[in-house]
Amino acid sequence: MNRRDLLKLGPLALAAAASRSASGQMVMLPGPTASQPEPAGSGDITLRIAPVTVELAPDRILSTIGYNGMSPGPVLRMKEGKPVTVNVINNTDTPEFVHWHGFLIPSEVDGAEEEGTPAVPPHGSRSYKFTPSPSGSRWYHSHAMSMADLHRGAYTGQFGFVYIEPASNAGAYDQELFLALRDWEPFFTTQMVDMDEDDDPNAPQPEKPTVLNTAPNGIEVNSTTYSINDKALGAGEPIRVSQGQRVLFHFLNASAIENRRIALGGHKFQVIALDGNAVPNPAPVETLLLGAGERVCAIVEMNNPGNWILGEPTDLIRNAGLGILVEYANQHKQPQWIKPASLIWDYTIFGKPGAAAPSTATNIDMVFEKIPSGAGKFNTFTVNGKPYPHDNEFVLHQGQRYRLTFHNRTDDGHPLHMHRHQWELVDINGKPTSGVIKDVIVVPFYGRAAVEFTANQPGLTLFHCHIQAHMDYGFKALFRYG
Ligand SMILES: [Cu+2]
Repeated sequence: MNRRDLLKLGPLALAAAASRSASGQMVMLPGPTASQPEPAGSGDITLRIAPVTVELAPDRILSTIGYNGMSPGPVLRMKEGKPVTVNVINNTDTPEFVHWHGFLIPSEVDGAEEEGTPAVPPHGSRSYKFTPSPSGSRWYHSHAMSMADLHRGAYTGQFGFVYIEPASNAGAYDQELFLALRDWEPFFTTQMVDMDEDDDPNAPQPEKPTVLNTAPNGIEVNSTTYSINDKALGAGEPIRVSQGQRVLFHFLNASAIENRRIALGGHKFQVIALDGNAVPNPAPVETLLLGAGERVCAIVEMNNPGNWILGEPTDLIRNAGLGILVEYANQHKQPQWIKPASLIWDYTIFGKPGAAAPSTATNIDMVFEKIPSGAGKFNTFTVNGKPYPHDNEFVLHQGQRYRLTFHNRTDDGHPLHMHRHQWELVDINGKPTSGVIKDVIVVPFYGRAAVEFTANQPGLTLFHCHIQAHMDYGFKALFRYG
């Protein structure tokens, strides 16, 4: 990017560029959040989609597409119930969509083509006007289809946090950090090496078919370059803390490719919200799992002085960038990584204790299968035996309560997402629960899960796996109100 481009992009781009100065010092943007919140309740926000460079490390500079001259885009703060206008300017050659993930807003502004949201035309602009709700950690990202183009849509740097005030039950804290987990430079492979020990081998597998499809695997997408926000482990400023501080972490898995884990040596995360929604039973855990698109808000009490690494438990991935240093004041030890004793992640520990009330919801079964396509072609995913689009299969009636039962007959955990609605998790692999409200649920490999929701958001509603290649090759469905 040359100076003229910077001037064209305005002060935000200059700030972003300043933060990436050669000295490695953050000049204008304090802390590791790498992006400055917009003024709260400003009402008007401008997002400019354009090519950006991201300096993961001094010897690792990427070219991608971002928002307002940076990636991640600015942390946007909105007020619940206060209307906002977001003016999106698209300085690229392809149509774009900005999806407001976790918002309860109309289809026309939700940011998905399938729901009828108009595109932001190439070298054109469009306004999204809506009333932000509900409060909590939300995010915004490109919802353009990528298909075989790994330089489009969610593979690019078009993502950022939105925090809708007021914080629901955040509790007292001394520092607030927004950390997005991210992978870069995606590539095609047919060997999906499970480097990240993604799955619990002892989990029940209620949906495991008796005869497995052993056809040769088709194309998948992988990455070996990682960061938290825009910095690889060790390259950016550390998180600076002092003993006794309570730090509120907002994590987001902004990957288009994989589910991820995160741990902080010597410390525990007190999980207070999942997908931005306060949980009924905040609980301490050693490791977080975030499916693509998921958010976790957690408080960490800084009660173990030293220098620590917060990162992916898998050595290969953490050492390839997915981590950040946590530095106590006046400590000069080498940063230390401690492998967490347990990688198990269980949504139900955050739910209401005791059995849920009997449900009267209308059940909709959704069966997910993968058709391995062999070398040179993308695998296809089906919902109830057919890839997208389906003919009027999923019809909702206003005011009615529904249960979606997910049957994952594939060997991969899938982060399932529904636009414009929130789900209550009611069952995962036979374990009943209640009170955990989410917009993404990771259904374990060969696993089963059920969610419930009330149909109260008329309009087309997109459902999909949040892994881009799965969504692009069949793993989606459209719900309509009848
Ligand atoms: Cu998937």
